[in-house]
Amino acid sequence: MVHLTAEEKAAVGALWGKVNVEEFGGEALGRLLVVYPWTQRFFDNFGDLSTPAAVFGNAKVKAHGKKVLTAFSEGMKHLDNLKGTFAQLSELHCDKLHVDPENFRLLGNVLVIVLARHFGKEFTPELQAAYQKVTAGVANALAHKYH
Ligand code: HEG
Repeated sequence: MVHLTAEEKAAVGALWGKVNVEEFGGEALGRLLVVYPWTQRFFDNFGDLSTPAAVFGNAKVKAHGKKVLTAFSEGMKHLDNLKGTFAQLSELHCDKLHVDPENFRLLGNVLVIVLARHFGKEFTPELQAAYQKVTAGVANALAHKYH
């Protein structure tokens, strides 16, 4: 559950409609791997991640970034039921992938930075505030089934 006003929901949805999931997904995951290099340990089958150029040129990073952001997009359609929407993915990340949920928060913040870079002035402080709530809500939902 994420508490957005009707106005915030409309603004967040309108901006999301302009997001290229493939491009932004690759950039967000790429930045996560560069800025927080310890996150690379989850992707030891991705090949060369040794430099920013290698990370951003890596086809597996792009493909996985798209997958992650596509799932995130599903959440954007269900802002009133994020826990239900991400229940299965939460179980998977906990039981099978063993991803520390702190990483969901890091990815959310990286995504906000990617939005700011792409949309510039259009990404107003009000929109950022709304998106911070959305990314925090998604991170909470993904952490919900952890035990
Ligand atoms: Mg995760 C797989 C979504 C953050 C590490 N992630 C997946 C899959 C989805 C997904 C849809 C594919 C699941 C499947 O195969 O059934 N991930 C997802 C979301 C978010 C997220 C929506 C946050 C918004 N993931 C995330 C983070 C890490 C991570 C922060 C680690 C730093 N995900 C991870 C790994 C896999 C997935 C290691 C398996 C990759 C593989 O199949 O090789």
